[in-house]
Amino acid sequence: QYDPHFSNQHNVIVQLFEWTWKDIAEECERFLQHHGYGGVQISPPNENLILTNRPWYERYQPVSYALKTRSGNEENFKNMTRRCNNVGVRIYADTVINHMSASDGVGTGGNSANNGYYPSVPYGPGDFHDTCAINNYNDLNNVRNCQLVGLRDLNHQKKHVSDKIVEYMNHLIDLGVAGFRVDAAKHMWPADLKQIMLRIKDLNTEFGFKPHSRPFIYLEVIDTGTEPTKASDYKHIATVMEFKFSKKISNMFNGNDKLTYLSNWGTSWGFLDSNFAVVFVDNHDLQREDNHLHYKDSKRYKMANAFMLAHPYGIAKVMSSFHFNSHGQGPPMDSNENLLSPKINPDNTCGNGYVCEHRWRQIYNMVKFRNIVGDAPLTNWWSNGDQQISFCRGNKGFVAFTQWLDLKAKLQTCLPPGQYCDIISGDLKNNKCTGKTITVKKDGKASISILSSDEDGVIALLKNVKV
Ligand code: AAO
Repeated sequence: QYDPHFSNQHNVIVQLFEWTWKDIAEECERFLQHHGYGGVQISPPNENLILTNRPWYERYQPVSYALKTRSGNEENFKNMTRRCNNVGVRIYADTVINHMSASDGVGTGGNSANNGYYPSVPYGPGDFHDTCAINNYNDLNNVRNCQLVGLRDLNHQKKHVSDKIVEYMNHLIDLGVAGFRVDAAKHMWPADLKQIMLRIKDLNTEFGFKPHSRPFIYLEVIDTGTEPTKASDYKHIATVMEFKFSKKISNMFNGNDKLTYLSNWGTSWGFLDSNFAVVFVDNHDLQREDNHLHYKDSKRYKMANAFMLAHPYGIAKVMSSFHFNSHGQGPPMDSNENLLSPKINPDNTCGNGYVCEHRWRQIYNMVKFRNIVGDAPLTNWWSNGDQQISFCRGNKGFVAFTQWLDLKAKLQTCLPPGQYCDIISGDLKNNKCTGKTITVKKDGKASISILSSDEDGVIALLKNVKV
């Protein structure tokens, strides 16, 4: 449950937040496969409660496990997994199994939630914990046995509940997913969760997975070091989303810390061991929190992502958002409340309300960087003792960063001599570099210049991207 099953020369998960299955299938074929993305985290595929004005968060209020949402139905879902797997891109489903909806009403599949009854699962009042509210994160019983923001809290000790969840997840495996994000895993007892995860079947070999492949699982356990819930209490079950990483990297590239301190980035910062950690700069929750770095502060955001992707730590995930002005604002939709498709502009960026960070050159070229350097070690760490750093990944890649001030220095690149095209400021087109060209001398050194007025505060060179 620790292997994301990326195919060869593919890496990094992209969260295509609130996209339809049809649009994801197209994105796998027209973009993701060509840029080396390893997989897609999709929005929850099961039926959710319809809320007024259709905020994005209605998808975290399950009504049944029928695959009927605004993203599409079961047929669309299967079409997506087949098309994406065919081009080497995996699908990971966001699974909401801790709770059901908070209130009563009708779901996106026409099923009802009524006073603790969910007839189409079926669940009844006896399948839930008490109606107490989670109001004390220092009390594990409160965190795991009460309701998160009023959401009816499933009791996973009940065999019927765990049977239904296993059935739902197995159904998604039959349909070709490679794994799951488990929403609100922090609010489930590790022992209960483990029992459920152990019972889930192996991946479906019809979709190209090797026999006996276990689903990749990453648990949403928010542990930033201030509460009794520990991410490490869950790592024997599956990988865990490392929120300390997100907090620290956001703080760092927001300019509140010195880049030089990144020299021992990883477990020394209190993070989980690398192979247990799914890491990300932001996600759909964090980007809505005050002061957390996200697409709107694009220069800093791109630097944070570039650092994450250049550094060997963790299994990396990038966010792909829609534009928003208020917390609850729903995804781009038409007057009938159907989801809109992203429009693809000639320069590869998105329109129609989608941000598509994964289509920003500085981000997709760093996905390529991560693929090419593979497991080459981090070497030749350099810093000016303050806000400027550089390092190599074996003799395959080199990056340099500066925050606040101009960087002008002769740095060791570890690359063979030649003329390299910086993959942050441009691309190699017809043997010409559309961005900065950097000459590596015989001794592996290069004159690096990043001005504070430059569009980006990073330079990245790859061994095979030469003029
Ligand atoms: C909506 C309305 C509610 C209403 C409810 C029911 O907004 O007002 O009561 O419906 O009608 C999403 C939305 C919710 C939405 C919900 C259902 O975010 O606003 O509620 O759908 O529609 C906790 C959980 C974590 C959860 C997070 C949001 O531990 O699992 O809250 N994330 C997931 C999803 C999320 C989704 C759900 C779960 C529910 O990703 O999108 O909710 O399915 C501390 C705790 C964390 C806690 C946060 C927030 O974190 O440690 O465990 O997360 O607070 O309460 C610093 C600290 C850090 C702290 C953080 C707080 O960084 O270091 O520890 O600040 O920001």
